Amino acid sequence: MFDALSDRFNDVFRRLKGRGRISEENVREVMRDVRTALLEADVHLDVVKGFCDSVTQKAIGSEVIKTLHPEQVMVKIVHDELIGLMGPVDSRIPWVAAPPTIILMAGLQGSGKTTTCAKLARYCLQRGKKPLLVAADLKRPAAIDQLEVLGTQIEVPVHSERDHQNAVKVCRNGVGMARQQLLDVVILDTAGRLAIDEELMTELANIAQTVGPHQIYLVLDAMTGQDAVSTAKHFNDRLELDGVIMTKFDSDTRGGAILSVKSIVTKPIKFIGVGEKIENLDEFHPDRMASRILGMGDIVSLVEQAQHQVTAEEAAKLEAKMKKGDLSLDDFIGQMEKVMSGRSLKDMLKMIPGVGGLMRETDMQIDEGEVARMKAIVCSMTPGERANPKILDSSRRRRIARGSGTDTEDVSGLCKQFLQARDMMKHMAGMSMGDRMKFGSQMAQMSMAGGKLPSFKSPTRPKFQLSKKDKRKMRKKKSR
Ligand SMILES: Nc1nc2c(ncn2[C@@H]2O[C@H](COP(=O)(O)OP(=O)(O)O)[C@@H](O)[C@H]2O)c(=O)[nH]1
Ligand SMILES: [Mg+2]
Repeated sequence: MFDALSDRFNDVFRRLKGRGRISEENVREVMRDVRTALLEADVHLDVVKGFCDSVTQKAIGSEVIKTLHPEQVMVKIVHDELIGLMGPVDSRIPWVAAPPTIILMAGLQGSGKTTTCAKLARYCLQRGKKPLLVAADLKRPAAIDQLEVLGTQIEVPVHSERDHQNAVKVCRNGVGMARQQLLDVVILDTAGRLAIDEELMTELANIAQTVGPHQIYLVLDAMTGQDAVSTAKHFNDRLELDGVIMTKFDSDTRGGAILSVKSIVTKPIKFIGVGEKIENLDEFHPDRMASRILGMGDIVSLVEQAQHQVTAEEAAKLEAKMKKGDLSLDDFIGQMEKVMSGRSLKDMLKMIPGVGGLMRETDMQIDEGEVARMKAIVCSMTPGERANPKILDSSRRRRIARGSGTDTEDVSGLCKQFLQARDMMKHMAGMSMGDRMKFGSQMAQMSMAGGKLPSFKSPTRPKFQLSKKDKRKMRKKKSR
């Protein structure tokens, strides 16, 4: 998402770079390109117009034409304006004082409602709340099964009634059950349609009237672009929406919907769905999104995501292992899988500042099968080998390669990479968080540039290695 838009913005800013002072005419010229870029990204026409007028005004009225670094000021103005377009938003769910907090989920069929209900239930669980899922989509029998499967997966109870077609009744009973069992949150998964229709709207309005939800979220499929925006408008006319959840953000769509929806329906985007897996739900932060759109990376989300997947206890254990340098291959692969949790390697790398642009410039190809291959290799190893890959001789390597369907070079490559990473982590374990992030980002950029993991060198205290010749000289000097 946003690849094309980021590229265009980068082009535009690059043209301003190193120009010294620029004129009002230059600003207008650049803004024509920004306008085209936004339209191409499928942003709503009215939104584009408002956005460009505002940026132009600020750019001309303010420092851009006076400063010696016009591109920097321009980036700042566009960045702030993008934040304004998508925000402000309080991504937290306002829990009510007397539980349960009732959340009604609405949206067209296939927008990702049922999946998002389960993701949201997991989100509640992680925040110490006891949720209940209610299967109020009675149009398709499979919808109840789907929610029940998801509920089992995350160990959240699901209320369903299979003997009738009255969605209002199911919701009412669900809320009653949550009250009785002292649960904190009720999430109502309602039926969708392929398109907006009267019957659907009436059903939703009836549910809303009967159970009085505290929050009504509209689930929108980001892939439907401008249609998502008009869908939002229709729903917003009939229901008191409190927020929007945009799904399939991991897809290759142009991203215009997320830039349009807030200004058109004036309701905040609360969450974004970033994959099919249950953990793929992110709180929506306009500032981080703006940085991502401008290709400035999103390291904060990346770190947060990593933190959420790893418990404090696990982290402490790992930290101790890292410090001692006895991390095993099992730990290595386990962490990698956890942190990635269903996201592609490419998406993860793009969140590191500067890497997105670099990947596009150098046309980096990321081998998505790499992690799976690494896992297969590790699975073919004995516990002893996993703990200490240094013991792998050529016959062991051949056995592992055969077992995992790879080449002996793959096995050697993985071990080499792992040992390097282990050294690197040992070093990083002694750093502050800020230094670690800086170091991690540097490493990632270097490895991108070279297409491989850089060999480890201390970034703070470089070790000098004396050549043999120098050593000889030193010895001579001493003996004299
Ligand atoms: N890639 C991706 N797929 C999603 C996301 N959210 C939902 N889906 C998929 O979209 C399809 C429809 O989802 P579902 O929850 O059944 O939609 P519903 O008809 O609105 O309840 C399913 O295949 C989901 O796995 C997301 O954030 N990313
Ligand atoms: Mg559904």
